[in-house]
Amino acid sequence: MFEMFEMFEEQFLNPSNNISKIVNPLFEPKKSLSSIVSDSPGLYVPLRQPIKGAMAETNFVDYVKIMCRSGHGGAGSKHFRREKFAAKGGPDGGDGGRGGHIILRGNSQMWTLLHLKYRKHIFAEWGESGGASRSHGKDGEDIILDVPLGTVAKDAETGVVLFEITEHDQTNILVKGGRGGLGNVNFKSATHQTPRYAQPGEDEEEGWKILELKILADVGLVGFPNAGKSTLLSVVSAAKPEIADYPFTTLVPNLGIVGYRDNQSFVMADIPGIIEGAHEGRGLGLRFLRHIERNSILLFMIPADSKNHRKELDILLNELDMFNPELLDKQRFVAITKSDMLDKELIQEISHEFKDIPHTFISSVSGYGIVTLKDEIWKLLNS
Ligand SMILES: Nc1nc2c(ncn2[C@@H]2O[C@H](COP(=O)(O)OP(=O)(O)OP(=O)(O)O)[C@@H](O)[C@H]2O)c(=O)[nH]1
Ligand SMILES: [Mg+2]
Repeated sequence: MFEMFEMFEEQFLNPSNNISKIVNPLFEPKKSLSSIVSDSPGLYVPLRQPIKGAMAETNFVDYVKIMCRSGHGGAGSKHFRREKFAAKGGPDGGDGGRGGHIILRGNSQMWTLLHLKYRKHIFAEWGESGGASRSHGKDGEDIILDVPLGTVAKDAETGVVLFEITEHDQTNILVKGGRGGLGNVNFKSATHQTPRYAQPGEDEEEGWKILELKILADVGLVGFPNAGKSTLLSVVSAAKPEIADYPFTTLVPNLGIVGYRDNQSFVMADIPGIIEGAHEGRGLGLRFLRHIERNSILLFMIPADSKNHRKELDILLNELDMFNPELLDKQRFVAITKSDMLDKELIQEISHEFKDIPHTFISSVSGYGIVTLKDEIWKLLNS
């Protein structure tokens, strides 16, 4: 199966012109891309990303919209006690049970909302009605949804943020179950000894909710594709992101825990590369930028072999601004990556371009400047 996809990619995807054809690869495996183009112009659609990536992307889900309905409260009972020697035993109807809540619970072992992607409708159980002899109806069972830390719950209609899950085992009610109604025993009084009524159960809550994941990390890596973001993460942490010499190798965010002196650590997030015009949807667009909204530091990665280092930084800042201007208020630091390609003279030249912004030179390959970079990040995190 995998080989088939590889063959498909080889045959039909050409990274240089980024086009693909809507054909079944099984039936035309030997044709070259250029012959297909000349055979049937007009049958082509631009392919946004390689097939491998499209498949990988489905495993990382950071946005789901779900219809939630809590349980209706159980009705109170209007029962009167009737026994052989207690013909007029008085009211003894018990209360109804509470309807089930739908609850979100933080789970530090999870990092995607994939498990909720195909669960579009979530309905909790109703509370049971109260019964005779003051018996309390059973509460509806709550539904507990485990979610990764950094999950933001919103009301889909109003867009209002309801709450955020930031800690392991933290629980918040997404939709509240209806209260159970009071049984008639509660309405008995000296002047009113035979209350023939009881409260109905409270209505359930229903609505579309949005769950959005914003990864929690201390440092976010921001850069063009191929800047060396994933390579840095792989060098400073135990994370094993895919690294390759082509753009958009990383299609979903990667997280790594960076060990620092004295058993301390901080979390680094490597997000897919950004290109000029990303705010108009170019490349992978800006949707992954939501994952750096929570970071306290943004580490801009500018590769040594960039044609114009300073301009590259300005483009990145502009794209961030288009997504959320508040991102520009974050602490920033620049790392000139792949510095093993530079000599002293070039280092001085580039350093001059960045004289107004804190920066350092690193090479993930030779290890040059990595300790200094960690020191600088640590200082910023604790400033
Ligand atoms: N010479 C040199 N090459 C490097 C260094 N760091 C990364 N590279 C190379 O640069 C290429 C891109 O590296 P990645 O880490 O995949 O880049 P990225 O920024 O994660 O790229 P995307 O995931 O596509 O956004 C790879 O071929 C790396 O081997 C470095 O310090 N020196
Ligand atoms: Mg990468």
